[in-house]
Amino acid sequence: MGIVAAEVIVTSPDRNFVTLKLTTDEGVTGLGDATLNGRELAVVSYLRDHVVPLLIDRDERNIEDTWQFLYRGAYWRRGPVTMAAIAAVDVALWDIKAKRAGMPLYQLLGGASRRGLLAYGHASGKSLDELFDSIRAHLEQGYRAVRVQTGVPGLAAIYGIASNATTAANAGVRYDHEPAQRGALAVQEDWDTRRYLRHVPTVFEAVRHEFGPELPLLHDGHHRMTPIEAAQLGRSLEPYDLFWLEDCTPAENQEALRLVRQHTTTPLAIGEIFNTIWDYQLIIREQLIDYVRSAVTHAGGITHLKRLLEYAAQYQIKSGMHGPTDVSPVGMAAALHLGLAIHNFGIQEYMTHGARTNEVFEQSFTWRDGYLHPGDEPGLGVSLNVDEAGKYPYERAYLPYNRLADGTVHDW
Ligand code: GCO
Ligand code: MG
Repeated sequence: MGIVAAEVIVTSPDRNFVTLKLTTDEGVTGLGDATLNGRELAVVSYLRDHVVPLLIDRDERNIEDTWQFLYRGAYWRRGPVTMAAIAAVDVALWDIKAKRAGMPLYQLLGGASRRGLLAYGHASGKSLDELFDSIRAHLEQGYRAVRVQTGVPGLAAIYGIASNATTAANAGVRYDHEPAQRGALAVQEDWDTRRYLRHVPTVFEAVRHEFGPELPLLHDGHHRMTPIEAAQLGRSLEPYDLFWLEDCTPAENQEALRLVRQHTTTPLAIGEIFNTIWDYQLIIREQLIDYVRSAVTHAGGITHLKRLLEYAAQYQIKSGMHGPTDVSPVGMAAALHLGLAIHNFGIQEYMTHGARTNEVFEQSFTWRDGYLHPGDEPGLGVSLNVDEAGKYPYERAYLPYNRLADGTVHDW
């Protein structure tokens, strides 16, 4: 028994991905996603320089012990870089264990609790017409739930959409009005909360009018509001029956959600930038949220996110795992296995990866009729084509950021 090789593979087919590949003395391999959008190489160094030497000769069967060893043994705890690195090791070990058992990973996690995972995609448009076209395109692709982001009159950028994170951008399409992201410095966008708060309810009214009452609609606030502004938005969106309002206030302050919760019945989702169960301690116990947004990739892997979701389940809080294209196919596969197995699954975010990404990562998941399924291959069901990955070296890329009209930096 034992791990004989641990490689960190960086590739940028449509965007940057960091993958950990572990190999055992029996030649079984496991993959884990360690992609941290815009800060990828920090995790590469954490893994290569500090974690890989600790993995060689470790017994790959002891997943819990390895998790505790990497978390407690480092002395320095938590944080996105540490937790993404631990997640990659954890997922790779689960992949190995499931392959050795000859089972898809979800079987080791307790088996399937449902036939498939309801998924939502990202519809967006600068104008209502563009937005309606984008929603229609999603419905044609089979989506049964849609996140709606829209341009705000007077602001240049489409609110909440990184131009390197759209489905078209992932497919390699570049629009003239979109600043090139890969290889460029962070792009500055503009922001005005009052305009946004006035405009968004009119958009949801129009969307409900056009698409009817049934379609689950989501919206992402990207941490841009104060608690009282978030409370106002939640209340003004109540007539449009949102599935959730996401990241309405900056994530550092858990208590902020008390005020939001007192004023609105719009369901709340938070946590894509959280990385441990401790970030959720108060908001779960006080039932201030309805959905946990953490991804397997950013919250310490299957071992830690499962623990967190079990805690959430006691309070009828469900999963809503982060699944933009900056989560690699390996991270998505881990999310699908976990989501299929747990009882308190809510919804899965799903944006299709680009064609080059799908050549680098061979995947067994299926996407049918609005539902995802991880497939039944042993392990995660993802393999990495190392030759193909080698064709696409790392390219520095940043998310955009915002400034207010007077030049003040605002939250993204
Ligand atoms: C989401 C996220 C993305 C982020 C991106 C940052 O809900 O999918 O908020 O839109 O911008 O994942 O890395
Ligand atoms: Mg989000």
